[in-house]
Amino acid sequence: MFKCYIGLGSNLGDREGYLTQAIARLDEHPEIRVLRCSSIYETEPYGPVEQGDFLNMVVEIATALSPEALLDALQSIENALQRKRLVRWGPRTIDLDILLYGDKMIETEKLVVPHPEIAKRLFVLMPLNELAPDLAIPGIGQTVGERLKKFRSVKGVRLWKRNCGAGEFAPFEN
Ligand code: GSY
Repeated sequence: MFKCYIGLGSNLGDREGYLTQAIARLDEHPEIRVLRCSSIYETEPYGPVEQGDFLNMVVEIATALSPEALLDALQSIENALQRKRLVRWGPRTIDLDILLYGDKMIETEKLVVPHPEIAKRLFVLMPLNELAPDLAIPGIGQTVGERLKKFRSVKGVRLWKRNCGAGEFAPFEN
């Protein structure tokens, strides 16, 4: 079994609904167990395309799937949730990324792990820090918490619903 971290994002339609459905489908997979979920953050879009704000979160899973098989499973869930790849960097109902797969470093044509954006994007680091602040990011030489402290501000990323445990999320009043 490997412990892995999956980044989830949605900025089209019922954003929270897509996150919730994706988590349910992950947990329904016979070889994936969802162990813990971060809170949900509302985040300004990163990249060149003008689009609506995202909801982002991270889940911790345990899986016996190989990295490639896990990627296939994530892509099947994206497809089942009407993910279309119309515009690069564009809006999407759901995005599922393997952020970390145990302590492995993987580089194939289809997959790079740790996810290349992990150390650069607050919309990944903030939810990941809730679950694993002391986890060393392979190849980076820093823990998630240390990496997060390098950011001067957390502009563009706000807590949207706090995870209250047992699958309950409470709206967060800013
Ligand atoms: O990288 C995943 C998709 N994506 C996101 C995202 O999930 N959150 C934010 N804030 N911006 C993004 N731009 C892209 S592309």
